[in-house]
Amino acid sequence: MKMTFRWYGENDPIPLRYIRQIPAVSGVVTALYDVPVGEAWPEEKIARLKAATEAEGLLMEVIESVPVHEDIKLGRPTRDALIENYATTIRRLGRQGVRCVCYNFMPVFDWLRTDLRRQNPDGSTCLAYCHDELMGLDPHDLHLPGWDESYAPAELQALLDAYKGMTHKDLFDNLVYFLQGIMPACNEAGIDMAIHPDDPPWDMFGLPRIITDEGSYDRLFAAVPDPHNGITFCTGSLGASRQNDLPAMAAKYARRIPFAHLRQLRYEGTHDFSEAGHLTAAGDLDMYAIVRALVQNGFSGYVRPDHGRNIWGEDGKPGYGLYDRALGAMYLGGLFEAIEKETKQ
Ligand code: DNO
Repeated sequence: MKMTFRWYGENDPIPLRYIRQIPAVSGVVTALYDVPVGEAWPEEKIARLKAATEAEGLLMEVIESVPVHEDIKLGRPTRDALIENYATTIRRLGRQGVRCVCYNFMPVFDWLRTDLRRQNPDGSTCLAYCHDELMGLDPHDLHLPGWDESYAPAELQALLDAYKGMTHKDLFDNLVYFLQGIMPACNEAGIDMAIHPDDPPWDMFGLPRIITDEGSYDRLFAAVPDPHNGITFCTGSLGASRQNDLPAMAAKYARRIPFAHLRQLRYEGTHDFSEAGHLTAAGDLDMYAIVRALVQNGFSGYVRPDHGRNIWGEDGKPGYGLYDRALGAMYLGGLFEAIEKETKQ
């Protein structure tokens, strides 16, 4: 296991030096944020980012994310050129020492929450999701907290129209086409692709979502068996679906997981949830059982603490403040150390 920490680049209020001070964190998970989606990432920029992290004693072996252009998800004729650009980015990242690329294949919207600053009784704040509240919103006029309003309204409308009639199978076929297109570059570069599950793992606003459960992974690996085709095992995303048995999934796919996002949820009713500090006692996911299933089944990938609360007066980026994620890294590191040592005996 290699413990990492997400860092949003030079604009992240958390300096690399602070990340370096968290015991056991050996690297950052980061990205270039100023390259338009679909363009190949310039190698000098990748090299500069790597130099900045290494100057502070941190490795840059995981990228989250290289975003996938909507035309690829839609299967439009422009996709071949876009897939070629993606493959170019993969080769360049490989030359700069990157070993794992996290991405997702969610149409239009990435992760969705309805509250980014839910007040907890102890004075901390966390992210929360209320299904009815979200379903009551007009997707053309979304002003969700945290939702990156980078689409102009007309653009968003055109995109939503373009997905009309797209089935789960269509979207899945487009994912397979994409992966088949980039696998040669991944093999050449020694990079594992790690698809992030859909968050939350169900359809949104009539848009299909396809990486939601065990069946999704069985289909994914059957279609693209290449060992560089892997998953980001995100307990918070998958765990929102009460049907997902996370320790069983962790055990089954441990060797196909180059990257794990480990975080805790508290269930509220059948769909709703709020996020919690990482430890098992703070919520409904058994973090100990999940980590044990990973370790005992041969997981050897990167881990990062995922969304934390805002605590101790910090007003950090929701989910991505320093303190609670640092506590999470320590807690998870402790679980891994104990289970790894017991497993070796
Ligand atoms: C949210 C993140 C996601 C994730 C992407 C991966 O906190 O887990 O935004 O980075 O879905 O492509």
